[in-house]
Amino acid sequence: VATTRFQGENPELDGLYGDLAEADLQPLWLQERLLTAAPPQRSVPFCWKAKDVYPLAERARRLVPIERGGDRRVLMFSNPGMGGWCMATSTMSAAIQILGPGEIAPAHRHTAAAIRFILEGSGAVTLVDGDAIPMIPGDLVLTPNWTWHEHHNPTDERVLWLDVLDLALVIWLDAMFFEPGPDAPDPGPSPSGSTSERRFGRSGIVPVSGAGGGAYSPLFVYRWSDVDAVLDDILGGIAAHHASVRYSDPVRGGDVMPTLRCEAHRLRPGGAADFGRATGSAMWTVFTGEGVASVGDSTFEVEPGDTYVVPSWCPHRLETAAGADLFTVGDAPTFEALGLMRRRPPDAGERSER
Ligand code: 1HN
Repeated sequence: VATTRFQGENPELDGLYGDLAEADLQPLWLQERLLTAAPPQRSVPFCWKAKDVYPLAERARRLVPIERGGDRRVLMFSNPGMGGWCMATSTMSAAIQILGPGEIAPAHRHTAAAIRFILEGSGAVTLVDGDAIPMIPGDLVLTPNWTWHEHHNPTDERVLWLDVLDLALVIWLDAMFFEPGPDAPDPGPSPSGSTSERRFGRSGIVPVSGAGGGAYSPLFVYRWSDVDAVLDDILGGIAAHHASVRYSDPVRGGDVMPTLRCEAHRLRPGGAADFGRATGSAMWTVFTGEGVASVGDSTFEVEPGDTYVVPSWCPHRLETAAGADLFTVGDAPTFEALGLMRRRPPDAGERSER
């Protein structure tokens, strides 16, 4: 019997506990850590440094070829709190993927939704449902739930990016489906770029008929040059030292996908931002600059390419001497949709806002 067995002082009660276990029943009154005052954290605050991860990715590139069966050269961030499971948070996987010159990561699709944030190398292409998206550092690329995707690197330099998926959530929900693509490789990226970007990537203008209005954004790529311009403008007009933008679905206006929220944040030199705490977890990646992140009881000195976890209900604060741009992706839309989002602003004491 796999159920927990309880032992007390009273033989009659012990008899009951024994018979309950035989019947695959558990007494609620003996369960611990079930109805906790606040969420016990599974994932813990943790930071993966580019200076450690990139050289390991490079070694993997030299030693491990991409072939069918091992479609992706991906180093999964394994949060020390997740008991050896290769997940970064209790809902998300995060990883560094590397593709060498001329390499192709073949097509597949799965019910887990993914984002990529490009960190190094310009000119690789991701095809999302056949739409060819050239990628440059700082760009955000979406591969929503069940869309076909493959990666081509036609350049003569390596490319490297951050992958974040709602994978742990989808697996917990017993909703994982995966399908490999056709064996014949796609002819490759079209020279005309992304249709999705041409149709949906101009601010304030969307086609009246056609795609869009579904569960995820019909725009599959968000350019850093646009993000940069908006952040610049916001900071140019105010005295504050922190500006942030959210990536949104150009048709529905909400988050880019039902399970993931993406934002970019800019801190001026000498600036700081205090995010308080919220339910749900997030990954934070430094794009440029440097800073010091406090997450719960941990402190991380972060540089470009470094990625850290903010677990559910952990206080989070950032400060920088030289200034910094960061990208973040989290599971907030899931929490909001399920009525589980709870926030506590900084310095709010024990009171939380629902
Ligand atoms: C995946 O399919 C990709 O398609 C990247 O590029 C990272 C991590 C876990 C599971 C599937 C990709 C992944 C992944």
